[in-house]
Amino acid sequence: MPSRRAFLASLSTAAVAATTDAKKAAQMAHDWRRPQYHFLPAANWMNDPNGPIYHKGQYHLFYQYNPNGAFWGTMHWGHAVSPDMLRWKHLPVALAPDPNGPDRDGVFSGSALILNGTPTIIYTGVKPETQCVATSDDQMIRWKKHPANPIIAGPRPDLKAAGFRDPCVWKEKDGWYLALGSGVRGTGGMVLLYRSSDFVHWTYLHPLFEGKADPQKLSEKDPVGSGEMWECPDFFPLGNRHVLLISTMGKVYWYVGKYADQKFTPEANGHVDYGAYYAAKSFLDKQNNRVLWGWLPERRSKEEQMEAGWSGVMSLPRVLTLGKNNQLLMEPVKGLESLRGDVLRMKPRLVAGDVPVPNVSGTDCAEFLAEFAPGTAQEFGLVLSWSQNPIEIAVSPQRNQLRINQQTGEFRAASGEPVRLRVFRDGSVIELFVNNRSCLTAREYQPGLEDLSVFARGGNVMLRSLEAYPITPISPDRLTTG
Ligand code: DQQ
Repeated sequence: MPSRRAFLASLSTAAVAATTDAKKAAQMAHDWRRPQYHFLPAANWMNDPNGPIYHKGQYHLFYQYNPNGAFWGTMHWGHAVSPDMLRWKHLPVALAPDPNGPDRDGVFSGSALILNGTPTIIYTGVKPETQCVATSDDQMIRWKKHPANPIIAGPRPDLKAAGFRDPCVWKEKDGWYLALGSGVRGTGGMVLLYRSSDFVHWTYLHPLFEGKADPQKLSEKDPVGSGEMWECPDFFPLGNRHVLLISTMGKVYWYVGKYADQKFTPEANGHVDYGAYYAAKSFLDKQNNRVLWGWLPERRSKEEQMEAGWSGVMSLPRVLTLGKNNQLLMEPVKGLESLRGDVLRMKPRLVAGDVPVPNVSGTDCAEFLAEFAPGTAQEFGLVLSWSQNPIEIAVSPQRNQLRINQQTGEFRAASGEPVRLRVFRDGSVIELFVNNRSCLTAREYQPGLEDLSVFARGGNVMLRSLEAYPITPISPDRLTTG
């Protein structure tokens, strides 16, 4: 029995903890760096999207989550639901490491599916990296780990795999297929292919696809940093082709090509996003659209993240389609428009130098759309400004480039092709879509907005249209509750 004094002391410690938590939550609810229409957990660390799935009228989104703070570690699967992929409700953690299980050092990324009517998750348990299964009730609240875990205990030893994680599954006529992120030191990334008829016993087939790492980077200590290890493979049919996404060297790469005899042969490739965007994962929505989520990591110090009490944001959901020459096209889901407030428009005009857009100021939460017909300008776009550190969002057709300040990416316009910038500003997130085929996400830590202007340098450009919308937050407290 604790003494009366010890009991009272424990009560006051609990009261202090509760007050600290309430203070932290209030601080986060007023933290303008926290987005208001992108998803993020109530607090703490988030990274990869995991197992997105539509089931019985609801969108479930899981994600890599550390309940112990705003830093990477003790990976769990966080969980939220939404009727429309825009408005979210937090649910209890779905999966936690089991101190006596094969996932004692972490529940890493994976996929969710409905297996013979039962919600099922396949994920990587650590350490060593093995593949594990869990099943749940229809609400996906109570998850039970499979007694046969790990269902795949490790890679075939002769493969000398640099890693073995992030399962992606699909069904074919002759059974279940599973792709795993892997790679070989000194060679390059690799996606391993497995088959099973019962989802528990898996047979290794061969690499679905292999890459060649950049020889100049091979000295890196971390095989992911050098491209010798591929994470989070995502493989799915799209139009009359197949798409493979892999995450490595801090970026997500897409390959579009043909899938035959259980081998993938790419015909085109590119970047999903040139900025702060990683570990993308797709699923089919209610209308069978292929929708992609990605993790938007922070670009501030670890200390600042810990101090803020949160780290990591989910991208907007992007609908994928195939464009000309097997290019991957990405467009934010329809429905986002329902969050728009009153539009402010600027008339078409020729722009040379800087032209301010009147009456756009003060908002942390906005969408801007601008369409240009390229003229003689070497570079043109939008400037978001504050008293200092303006943010330039620019396209240079001559240099085949898009840019947010110093961060650049590739954008190739066909001759005379109009350029459409779609910019989502949400607290510290700027998500940019150019003609729905080149994306660049930036994290910029500046409050409010003082001015918006359109600019053209080294010549002129025709601004065909400009629309600016305030966006309505999806929660009154920046998703710190509910
Ligand atoms: N994040 C997870 C891994 C994955 C990596 C761990 C990618 O499963 O390979 O948090 O960001």
